[in-house]
Amino acid sequence: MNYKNILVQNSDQISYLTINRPKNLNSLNNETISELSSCIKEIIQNKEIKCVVLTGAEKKAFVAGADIKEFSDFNKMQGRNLSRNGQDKLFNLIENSPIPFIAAINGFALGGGLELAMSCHIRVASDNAKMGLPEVSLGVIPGYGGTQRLPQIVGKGIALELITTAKMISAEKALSIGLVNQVCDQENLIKSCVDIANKIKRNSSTAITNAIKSINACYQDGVDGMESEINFFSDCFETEDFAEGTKAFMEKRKPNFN
Ligand code: CO8
Repeated sequence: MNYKNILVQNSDQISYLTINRPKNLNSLNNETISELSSCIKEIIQNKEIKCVVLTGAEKKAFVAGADIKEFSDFNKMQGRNLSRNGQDKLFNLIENSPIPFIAAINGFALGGGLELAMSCHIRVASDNAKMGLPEVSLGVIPGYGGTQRLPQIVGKGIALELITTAKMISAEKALSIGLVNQVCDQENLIKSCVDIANKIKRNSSTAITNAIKSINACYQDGVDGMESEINFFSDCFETEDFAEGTKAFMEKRKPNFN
């Protein structure tokens, strides 16, 4: 399928998804959110794909936020729809994806851009990246999950500081607070993500899916995380991957997962 605002390329079991609006610093307008959503639904259905690397086009920005020009005259109801639509269609879709997403943060990741990176399972930043949730400087608050995911990732105190000050932080600072998993120079950004993806690819896809579901259960209201773990753990025992993984161990060979 052809998209106007995104590029997708599948290679060697990895899907490379690039937000391609560099003139607008890859900001997320409605159309881009819809395209990402359709494309991700297709990727998730594709059993060949084991990992997704999500990035922004060119060197300046991952995503500089939601497209401010698109919502500047919205009323309360439109704001509500914007937030709910984005969360349902894209941000929650990524977080609950059965295959891991790695955000390759290649520049500014602000507002909705950082929220997008935080909905991914792993974040790698280039050393020029700048991150922040500057929404309160525009008179709004994060609406794509930022007030929930930032405290989950870095803790309440640091999240409150970042959100109330609206400040931008460097990649090194983001690493020191656990907001990103790794920092590397820009030339090596995609390679660093591929190195992680290649490690993921060797493992059981069904076990990885269950691990994601079980970890996410930790953050869902009214869900008993330990009970969820018991369920997802025991489900693994009925999979071909479990049979193969344990058999391979006994036979002292590498497992051959589907
Ligand atoms: N939306 C729309 N256009 C943008 C955005 C954006 N978020 N960011 C940059 N652009 C555009 C600029 O308007 C400019 O376009 P033009 O050339 O037509 O004027 C072009 O990209 C290049 O940007 P700059 O000239 O500003 O580049 P600089 O190098 O001078 O500055 C910055 C780079 C610092 C990143 C600057 O562009 C900036 O501050 N951008 C806005 C950052 C921001 O505030 N992001 C948060 C947006 S709010 C948000 O994401 C809320 C999400 C949740 C609520 C929505 C759903 C409920």
